[in-house]
Amino acid sequence: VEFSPSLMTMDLDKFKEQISFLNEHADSYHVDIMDGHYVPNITLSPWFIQEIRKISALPISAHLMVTNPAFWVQQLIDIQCEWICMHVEVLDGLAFRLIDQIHDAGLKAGVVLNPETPIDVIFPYIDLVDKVTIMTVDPGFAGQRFIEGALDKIVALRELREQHGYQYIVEMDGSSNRKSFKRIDEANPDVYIIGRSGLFGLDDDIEKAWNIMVNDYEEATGKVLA
Ligand code: S6P
Ligand code: MG
Repeated sequence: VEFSPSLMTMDLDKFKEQISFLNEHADSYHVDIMDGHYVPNITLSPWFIQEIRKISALPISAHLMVTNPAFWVQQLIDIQCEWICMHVEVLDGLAFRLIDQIHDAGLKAGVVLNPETPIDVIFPYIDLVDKVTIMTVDPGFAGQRFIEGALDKIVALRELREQHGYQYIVEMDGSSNRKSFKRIDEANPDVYIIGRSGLFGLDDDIEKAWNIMVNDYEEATGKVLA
């Protein structure tokens, strides 16, 4: 499995110290971008991605929670953000154009599904996407209730990938922590987004927090991480 820290949940007073450590341990970074309309919150931005870029070589994945994805996709293309992930609930009539635009820029295109959104919404373009993210909380905030029912979609997406040879990776986002690791592991996504409840909130010292997270995962799943 891969772990991708959700940077909106990190402690900004320890920003550089935490990023230096995570550069050596995490697989990628997850950056939540909200516009205050699609969800009632505002968090990180393309500017923040550029700041991370100055001190990290890890791939960065932008999670766009916005009503007008075209505007933000262009900004993220301009700064060459490796992964641009768009909510399917606002992609009607735009999906093919935006996916093509991201690919033409040499970047990877992801789609994100809210907990209540069924996977058949993405069937028209499922063969084109590089990543599918399943939300296991309502989008907008950290620290929310884990929605277990959404995990069935991860299983279904893996089966479809197997049957049809699709190329996407499967990611989960929302409240992954010691209480949910076992159930998430059973659904078996390729990427776990870890936030405050699963990582940054575990200890003020990021190395200790990371080790607690690894230990929680191993205890919950009975697996040993490399
Ligand atoms: C939610 C956002 C997520 C969260 C992350 C928080 O809108 O898309 O990426 O940052 O899931 O996790 P936690 O464990 O702090 O609630
Ligand atoms: Mg997110």
